[in-house]
Amino acid sequence: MIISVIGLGYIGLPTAAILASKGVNVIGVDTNKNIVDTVNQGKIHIVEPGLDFLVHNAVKSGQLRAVSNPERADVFMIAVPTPFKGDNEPNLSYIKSAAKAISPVLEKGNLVILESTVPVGTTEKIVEWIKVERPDLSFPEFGSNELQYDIAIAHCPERVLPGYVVSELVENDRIIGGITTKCAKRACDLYKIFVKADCLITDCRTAELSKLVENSFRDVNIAFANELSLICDKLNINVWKMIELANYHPRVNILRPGPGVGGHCIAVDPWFIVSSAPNETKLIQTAREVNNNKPNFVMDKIDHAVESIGRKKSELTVACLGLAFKQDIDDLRESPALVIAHQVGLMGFGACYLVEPNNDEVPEIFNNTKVKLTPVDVALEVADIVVLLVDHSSFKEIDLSLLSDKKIIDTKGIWS
Ligand code: SAJ
Repeated sequence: MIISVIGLGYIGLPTAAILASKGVNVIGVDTNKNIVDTVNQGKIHIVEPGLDFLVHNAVKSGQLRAVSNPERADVFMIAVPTPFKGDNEPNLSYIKSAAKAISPVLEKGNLVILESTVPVGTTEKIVEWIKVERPDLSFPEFGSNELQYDIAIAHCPERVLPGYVVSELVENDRIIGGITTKCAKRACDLYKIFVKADCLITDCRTAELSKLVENSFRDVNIAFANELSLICDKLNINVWKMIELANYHPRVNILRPGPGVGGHCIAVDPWFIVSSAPNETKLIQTAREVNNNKPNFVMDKIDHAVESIGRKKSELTVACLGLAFKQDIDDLRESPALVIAHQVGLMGFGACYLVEPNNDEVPEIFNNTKVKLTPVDVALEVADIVVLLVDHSSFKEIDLSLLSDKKIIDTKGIWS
């Protein structure tokens, strides 16, 4: 059997490597020539623990090779990005391109699986896009009991946590939604090659929505926590302690407030539900607003800190600790910490120090500022105001006596 994985990014590459490690012949396809070359050298282009070893072995053993254009295979797994456009509308152009790219090499009996997170109805759209290119092939129809068709199609959303992808791909339960039940069963047999947990069969629309709902559930819960942080600030209560106590209730599990919600999943996926049902998603939209507004609250806190010191900003030094979208990673996508640090860099402080232990260079967004990227001890020595934006492990180990003479804005509650 040959499996072709379209898109060698955060999900596609680990999936390709794990399948190869199980003895499957895998062809990875990516439009980015640098990625193709890197993978063919047995190397990786992303930071993900354990992945370099897997890819190195898969390429060395000949089980995995990367190419720029799709070739014939038995199964095609599409794992390309689904970003959103400026108006919060999903951008399906990568998925459409992938569907069109595999169309010429599709053969009777092939299985096509969509792994990318998508709005409801996208799996069915793939059928329509491929049909235009290949009128000679027959396809299943949603809700039909017809068992005879040439190409089986299913949606199996990935649900892995960055930093734990290699183990979660194998250990997590999977939802497998077919255009028909027969399609889902075929996809299920495929996932059993490497998934140790349960493969739960459903239809593709339910699978599409359940993935979006998982991330929206978290977004709404974090928005609740962020709202609690505003309430507690007003009432002079320690929100971290209060949530910790409330969570002692056996059926309460409130997540943690922070400077906002980042990443390419939780800050994005709720909009895919909103775009399908704009009038029915009041809570989901409000949660997005609450989380998107949290950086403004942090900026107000910084203004108050300046006022309370009573000196001009140009005479003060500020340190922003953390730029990534969450702890112990280097990923800056949709990061609220990055947005806040950038605004701080433009505020006119005498000096602005950035500390990001997982990045070596000042990100491009700061080109119009005079910020400096420094180790944490350098920043703490000179800072009048310290803004903790990410709960990186190394920040938790800071000797609190070093902070005693400074104004502290701890958005993650690690020093509270
Ligand atoms: N965050 C908080 N408070 C919390 C938890 C998280 O403010 O209590 C913030 C983080 O700091 C970060 C953002 O939320 O800015 C997202 O972080 P995350 O760790 O919750 O999630 P992601 O984006 O790294 O991964 C999520 C996961 N989804 C769920 O847990 C439901 C992962 O399983 C998905 O595979 C991934 O999205 C995805 O690709 O959809």
